[in-house]
Parts: sequence; structure tokens; C-alpha cells
Amino acid sequence: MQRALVCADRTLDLSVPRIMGILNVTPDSFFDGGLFIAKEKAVVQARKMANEGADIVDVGGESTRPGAQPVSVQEEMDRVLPVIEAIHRELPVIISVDTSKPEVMREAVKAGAGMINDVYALRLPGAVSTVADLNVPVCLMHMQGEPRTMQQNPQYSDVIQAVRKFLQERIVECVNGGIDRTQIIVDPGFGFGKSVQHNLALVKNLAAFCALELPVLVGFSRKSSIGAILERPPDDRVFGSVSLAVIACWLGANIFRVHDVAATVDALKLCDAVKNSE
Ligand code: 8Y7
Repeated sequence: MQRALVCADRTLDLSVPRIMGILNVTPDSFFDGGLFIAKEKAVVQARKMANEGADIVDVGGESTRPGAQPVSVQEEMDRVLPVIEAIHRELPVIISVDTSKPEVMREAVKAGAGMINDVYALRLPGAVSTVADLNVPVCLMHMQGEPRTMQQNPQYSDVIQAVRKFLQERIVECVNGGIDRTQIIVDPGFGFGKSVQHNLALVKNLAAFCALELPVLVGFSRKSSIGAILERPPDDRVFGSVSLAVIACWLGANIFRVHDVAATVDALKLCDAVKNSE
């Protein structure tokens, strides 16, 4: 796997675990929705995450929560572009834009984003050619079905095989469409059309995704599978989230999409130190 990603005007060295802090500028996200609608509040939260050690801030303007309402291109741009511009101006972090819409990707990169995070893995029309053109790293995430219905009894005959095959096919499609292979990040997509047992199997078998020899991103921060096992609401899932991050780090994940930056940074520093010991 290559050791660095070139994110427009900033570079992400992958020789150590990297933290992507979550910044939702949506009124309906399950945990922090509505809190950071105002640009100023968003920048304050981004600065807090950067100070705590976030390397990337993932700015999203459309909730992918099961049952969430879709938003128009214009509405999504109105939400994310001012925030991206302000963070790019004020902070040294890499900005990732969490979107599936090619128009939003293009404008976000103009505004200062250096990475695309697409839960549809560039399956919307025009998305592959747009990213090929923009030449920034892109995270391809696996999702079974679509957000509205994906958690209604998800089924696989072999979840590891299915996710791996999907990611391999998306990599081929992206490379054939002109995206440099060294710009691709893969993500098994915890919670996106998966039961608790599917999610656990995906963590345990993370090596299957590392074997693709591309950077691996994981996101389980405060997700419902943690709640199901711990019987805790989203507010009380920090320890659970950090525990899974440590396991994934141990198994080779490179980038961690989290709400709780400070806690995850410390845990992963220790995990990495043990990994690199004799
Ligand atoms: C993920 C994600 C979400 C994830 C990547 C949530 C946008 C749901 N989850 N992107 N986005 N991976 N790459 O609970 O797991 O944060 S939204």
C-alpha cells in the first residue's frame, strides 16, 4: 500500500493511523444533527477536532441515516460550501466532502476540499469521471441497498466475500474511468445494509480488505451495532467506539471516521506503538 495520499494542496502521510473527524451540517443526523448548522459553529467544532488531533474533517450536508430525507444539489451546496471555505482558510486539516453528487464534489474541491467520501462508491451518473477530473483521493464505501431501506433485514450468503467483490468491482470501474489507483481508499461500510453479526464479521475479517492493498477507512463511531451490544444510547457509545477503532487499527485499518477525536487519538497512538514494538 502507498504511504501517502495527495489531497490537492495538502498531503496525508499514512505511516501512522489517521483520524477523520465527523462534521455534519445537516438538520437531521442521528447524533449531532442540527448542532452545527451555522457556519461559525461548524468552524468551532472543526477547530476543536483539529486541536484534538484530527487529520481530516469530513463535512457532510446530507444525512445517510436510515429513513433520512434526500436534499437537492443546491441545498447541499448551501450547507457545505461556506463551511469548507472557512475551514480551508482557517485550519491546516484536510477537508473531505461526504457526498454522492458530482456537482457537489466539483464545487467542494473548488472551495478547498481535498478528498471525496462517497457512501455510494461513485455509482451516481457522472461521479467517476468527475473524480477522475478532480484528481483527489476518494473513499469507496460498500452499501447494500439504499439508506431508506438498507436496514430492513439485510442478508448475505457470505458478507466478507460480497463486500470484497463489490469493492474490487468498484476499483476496476474507477480505474477504467480514469481514476488513479493510488487515489482510492476502501471502506466496508459498517452499518450500511448490515446486521450486528455482519458488522462484527467485517471487523474480525478486516484483513480481507487490507489485502486489496489500498488504504482502508473504517467508520463505526456510535453506530447502532455498538448500541445493540452495549445496550446504550448514542451519547454513551464512546468507549465502545474507541474499542472497535483499536481492534481495526490492530488489524491494519488506516483512517478512522469518528465523532470522538481526543479519545480515539490516544487509543490509536498506543495501539500503533504496540504494533511497532519488537
Ligand atoms: C460512514 C460514512 C457515514 C462510514 C464512510 C454515521 C458518511 C453514518 N458512515 N462514510 N458516512 N464510512 N466512508 O453513523 O462508515 O456516521 S454516515
